[in-house]
Amino acid sequence: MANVILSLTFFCSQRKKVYFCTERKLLINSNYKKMIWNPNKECMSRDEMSALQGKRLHKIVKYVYHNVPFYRHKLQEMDITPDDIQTIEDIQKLPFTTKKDLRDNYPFGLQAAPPSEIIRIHASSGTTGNPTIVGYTRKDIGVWSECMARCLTAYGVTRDDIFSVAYGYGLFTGGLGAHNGVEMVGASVVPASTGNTEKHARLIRDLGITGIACTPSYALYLAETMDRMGIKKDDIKLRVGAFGAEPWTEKMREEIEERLGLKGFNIYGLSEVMGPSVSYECQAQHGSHINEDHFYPEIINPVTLEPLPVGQQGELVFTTLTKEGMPVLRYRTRDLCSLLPGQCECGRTSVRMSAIHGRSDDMLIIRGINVFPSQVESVVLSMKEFAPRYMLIVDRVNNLDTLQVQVELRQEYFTSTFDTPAAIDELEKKLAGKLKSVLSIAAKVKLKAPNTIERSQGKSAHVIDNRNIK
Ligand code: DLL
Repeated sequence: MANVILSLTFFCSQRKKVYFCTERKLLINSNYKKMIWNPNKECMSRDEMSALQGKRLHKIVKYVYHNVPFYRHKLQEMDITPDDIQTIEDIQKLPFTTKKDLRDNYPFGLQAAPPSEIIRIHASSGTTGNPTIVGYTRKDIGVWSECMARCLTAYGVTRDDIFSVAYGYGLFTGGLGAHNGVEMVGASVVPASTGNTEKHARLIRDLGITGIACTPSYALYLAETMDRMGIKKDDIKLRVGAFGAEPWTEKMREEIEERLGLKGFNIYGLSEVMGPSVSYECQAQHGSHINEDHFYPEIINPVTLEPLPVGQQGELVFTTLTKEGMPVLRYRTRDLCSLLPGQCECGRTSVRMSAIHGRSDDMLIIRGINVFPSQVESVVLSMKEFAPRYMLIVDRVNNLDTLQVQVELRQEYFTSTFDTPAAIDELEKKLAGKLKSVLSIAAKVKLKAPNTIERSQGKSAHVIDNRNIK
């Protein structure tokens, strides 16, 4: 064994200096080692990790059983008690949780902690009018900040960085979630949020901002704005980008890196589970490491709901192992991806997930905002002038997502409306206003004559997505 270690050390030292961690029997590249926030957790042996996950799973099941009637009833129906859950493998006995469950229990039905313990509330879009409400205790915010610090450290962010957070601040988890992590690392945070891109571009140049967190499409829009303003890559000091909240491709990564002169890393998360920092890329950039001491991942077949083996693509499911505010058991994310086999060269032992390849539902992400066609339908149906025939046309113009909603007028309103341009304009504005308040993004409305939106033969199709981001 000693020989193997020696020769491995010798072999690796030909290329890069290697750090050998005897307790955990791990080879950690010394350059990467500095980029691990919490080696005790991120580099735990697989056996230790499974034992920890099993212990935490038992605790969380007991906690929701006693504090969330929804889970207690579900477990009782299945004849399961918390004592039946002792190891992480027992997770397969537990029921799934869906977005519909969250919606049906709006607003606080799935909250496990008493209201006095909740210190922050975020919300994300639901499939109809009601958003999903997620409350966090002080401990949850601490865990979230630590998970975020793990991501940023893996990207190479240190206290010497000036880091701009250009995810939306507000109900969306992106802004404040990333913000807390930057503060925990000790870098200087610039809470730029979204919008006012020219001012942001000037700040990036004038303050010497070195890191940025935003959606990948916003990064491209920022690059375009800088071009227009005459700010060149050499005028700025950006070197690290944390991009996520929407699917993106390797081609987008190349373009962002080339135009902004930085290295771009993936960050994944969802409000129901925590927010950004559920998983993150390291310097090896071969999949995103899951913070699995807090969020236990499974991949299932979205049709049969059977668990799938590592390496196979299916729907990602998460169980929160430590969350107090709103824990979720086996939450179906609807994101399609796979878990990657083997250990990463960075020294972390945590399991990695592939990029998201698609969704098992019809949710769209437009300018980082989750949009369900059913939300548009509920607005269209709430107005007597419209037939239940509509189409969402999503595009990307100058690196900004655009949404057009086409909708058919009912025959009885058609002639009177289409006779006067002012009436068309007024009705389009009325619908656009209602859509904006439900979707939280602006949509351009186009009224159509009856029977002009194409009918599909099978399941009705309501979306044309021209962005080509798969
Ligand atoms: O988007 C949280 C987040 C903020 C993640 C900032 C990363 C950065 P939600 O609004 O609840 O939360 O949307 C969650 O967005 O189920 C995925 O479909 C998608 N998504 C998030 N990150 C990525 C990513 C935030 N890196 C939904 N790649 C998820 C692809 C992503 N899709």
